[in-house]
Amino acid sequence: TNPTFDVTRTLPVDATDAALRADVLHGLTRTPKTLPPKWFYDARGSELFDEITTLPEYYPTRAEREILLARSPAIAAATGALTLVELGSGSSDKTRHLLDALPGLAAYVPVDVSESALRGAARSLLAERPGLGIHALVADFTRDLALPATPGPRLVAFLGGTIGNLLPEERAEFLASVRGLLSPGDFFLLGTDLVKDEAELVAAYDDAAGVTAAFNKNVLAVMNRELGADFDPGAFTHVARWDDRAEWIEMRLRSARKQVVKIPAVDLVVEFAAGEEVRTEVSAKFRRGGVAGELRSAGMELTHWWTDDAGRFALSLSTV
Ligand code: AVJ
Repeated sequence: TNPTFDVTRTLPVDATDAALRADVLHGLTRTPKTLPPKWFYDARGSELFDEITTLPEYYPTRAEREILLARSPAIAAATGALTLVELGSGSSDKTRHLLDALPGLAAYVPVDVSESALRGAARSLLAERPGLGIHALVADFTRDLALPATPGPRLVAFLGGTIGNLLPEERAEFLASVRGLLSPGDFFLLGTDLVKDEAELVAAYDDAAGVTAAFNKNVLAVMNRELGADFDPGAFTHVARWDDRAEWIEMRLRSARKQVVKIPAVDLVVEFAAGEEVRTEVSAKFRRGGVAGELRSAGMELTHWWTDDAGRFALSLSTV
């Protein structure tokens, strides 16, 4: 018989639709205007993000890969994991080093909002590891997380620095829900981008080739397609700013002129002043003490901290 995988959906199929409407309605009727970064990632946006990860200025993906390559054996030894849960697994590409270091792994539980990404990843993984039990979960990991009954110890991984896209209160809530998944002997592996020189940070979010600008503006195309809006992407410019106090990068879309945009699906007419900016993403950068403190507040204890040689990015391992 062919090796196979199962897919469980806890995310309602129309949840995405309803959430987009709610976020647009809420974010574009307040001052300053905001949109959550998750709406970048339709098929085109995911393609653009993949392209970003290959840009010379965008170091986080390469830095994290360097750490995973060097430290996966140490992670495997420290955890003895029999189940690997990956939150926001996407294509599961960066997980390969970890999976390779865990030959005794019984189950892999990739969690993502994209069912197609999960199926593609599971299919190619099974070809390499026919004995691995793959239980894919279509879920919004910031909300409903119920894991299948698989053997412990469990290693829950959240890679890529995506935790930086959550606002501080959202982060605390998310970490508390991760804590809720862990039993004694389980582990949490977290990827965090680190505070560094401002010029290097801004360049990573405002690349010379303009890929990040196109990625940022893609949210306008998403609203045009999904909500029948009439945004003119040419009437907005890409902005990347370092906020020294919050220690995060903010991406914004700046209205080049005074304009009015219709968003029929939510029955909204939005006015933009010339130069008005919509915040589309925060990408927080961390320090070791801050990460340890946030984990501790959520009931976890940091036991290992690994960075790339240049000290740009960190992987931390914590226990309960
Ligand atoms: C997907 C969260 C890792 O914040 O660096 C890349 C998204 N935004 N360029 C990040 C992103 C602009 C990215 N993460």
